Amino acid sequence: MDSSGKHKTRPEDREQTEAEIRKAHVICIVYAIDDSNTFNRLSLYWLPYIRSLGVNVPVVLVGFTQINNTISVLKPQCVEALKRIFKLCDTDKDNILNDNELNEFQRKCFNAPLQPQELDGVKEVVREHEPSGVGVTGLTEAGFIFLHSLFIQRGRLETTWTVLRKFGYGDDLDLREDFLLPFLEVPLECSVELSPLGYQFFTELFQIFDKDKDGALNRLELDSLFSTSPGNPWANTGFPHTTITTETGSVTLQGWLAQWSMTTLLDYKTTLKYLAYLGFEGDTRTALKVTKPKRVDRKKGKIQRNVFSCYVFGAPGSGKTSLLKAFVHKPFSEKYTPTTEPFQVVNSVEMKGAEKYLVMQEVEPNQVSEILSNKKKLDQCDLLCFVYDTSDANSFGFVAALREKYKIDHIPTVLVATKCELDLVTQRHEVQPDIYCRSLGLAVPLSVSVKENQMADLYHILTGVAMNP
Ligand SMILES: Nc1nc2c(ncn2[C@@H]2O[C@H](COP(=O)(O)OP(=O)(O)OP(=O)(O)O)[C@@H](O)[C@H]2O)c(=O)[nH]1
Ligand SMILES: [Mg+2]
Repeated sequence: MDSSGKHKTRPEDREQTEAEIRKAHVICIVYAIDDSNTFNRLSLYWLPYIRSLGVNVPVVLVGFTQINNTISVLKPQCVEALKRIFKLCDTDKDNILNDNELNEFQRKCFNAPLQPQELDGVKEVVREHEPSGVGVTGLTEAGFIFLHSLFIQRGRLETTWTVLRKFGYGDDLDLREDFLLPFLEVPLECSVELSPLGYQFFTELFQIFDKDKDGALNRLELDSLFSTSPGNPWANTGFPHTTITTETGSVTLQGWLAQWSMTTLLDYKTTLKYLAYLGFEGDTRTALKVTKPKRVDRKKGKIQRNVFSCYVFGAPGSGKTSLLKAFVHKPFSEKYTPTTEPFQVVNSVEMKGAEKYLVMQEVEPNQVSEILSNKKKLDQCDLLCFVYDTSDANSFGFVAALREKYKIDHIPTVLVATKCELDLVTQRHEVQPDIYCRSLGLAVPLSVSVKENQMADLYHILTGVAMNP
């Protein structure tokens, strides 16, 4: 007998199996070496079952590797895929597929909802064989997996394959590349943003996973949200401190949408993949929007984009990180920790009643040339922000030298004078900052103090300049 063989537990088969076992002088159980489930069933099911019949003959265990397709789809990888599909179908996240969710699943996979009596029939079959497969309101994960093992054992392998394919799996049981990353054409000077459908999807996802309804996603809620994906895509970016959180570090809806806006602007392929991982219905490209080329937008005098990117330059210790942190409402810290990892933050800014997003990226001194001499990067950014420390005489020279070295006069620029609550010192540079700015037709530097929370409306001004250069 075959240890994965739940088919032997069909009532009509069970009798026959029992009769065979009683007649046998030796029982040989075959299990799959590379599928721990079949091995587990030896001790959990078959051996107790044989003993319960009062049969006491030698039992021989035979391990084999899975060669035949029927058995190989029950591989752990297939079970993993089915578990993931179960989670995606469980739209209210109560770990049960209720009748609505089952019907939605049927409709998606087979284009045909089940009649109420058919639904009851399915649950009945599952309950009969796998009591843990049915809960009060519907099918459990175990039941869902069992149903598929039943399809497969009854020779309806295609049924399970149809399900897997509808959910984007390829023959190797991995998500297909074209499902994860459909081709999206992004012409030069254009950027990618979320479309209204995209914002709606991420908003609904947030609401479903905010189990405690406190308006923010904590670590556990995020883990559960990302459980159908390879994991949190921002694990190495300082998230959630890159955006708006509660005091305890849970990301708010505003922060969540801002974070996806930033991801889409900087790396839309990650957004496309995650839309697929997280169960966006239909073509994931409809969740995105490719903007008009910047030049066209500017000519018309009205920028239609919603997400803007700003690089922040300045000498070490001039206060860049502090500016970024203040933007996402993180507390000021006196302690100086030089930035060594890429750091970027995002928040929404209300501009004349409309919500825009500003992405601020801190540029470490050793990255400066990589960015300022890279035409593509400069084309993509909307704004350069140069920071100098008003209490440090050498600080402005750093900025002026940068601007001299690279030809960046054509890019919208804002100068920011930091630590303005401290004593102002004369800058060791041939022209003082105000005069420097006037001579270049730039606005004079904005004086701010993060420490004293005097921000001079900086973030509005930055967004405004990005929108109307
Ligand atoms: N007094 C005062 N200190 C400030 C202010 N803003 C920043 N600082 C301090 O200046 C130091 C450097 O600030 P950061 O924001 O880390 O500077 P940074 O430009 O990011 O530095 P690097 O990452 O090393 O390039 C820290 O000790 C901050 O506390 C301010 O408005 N007033
Ligand atoms: Mg820094």
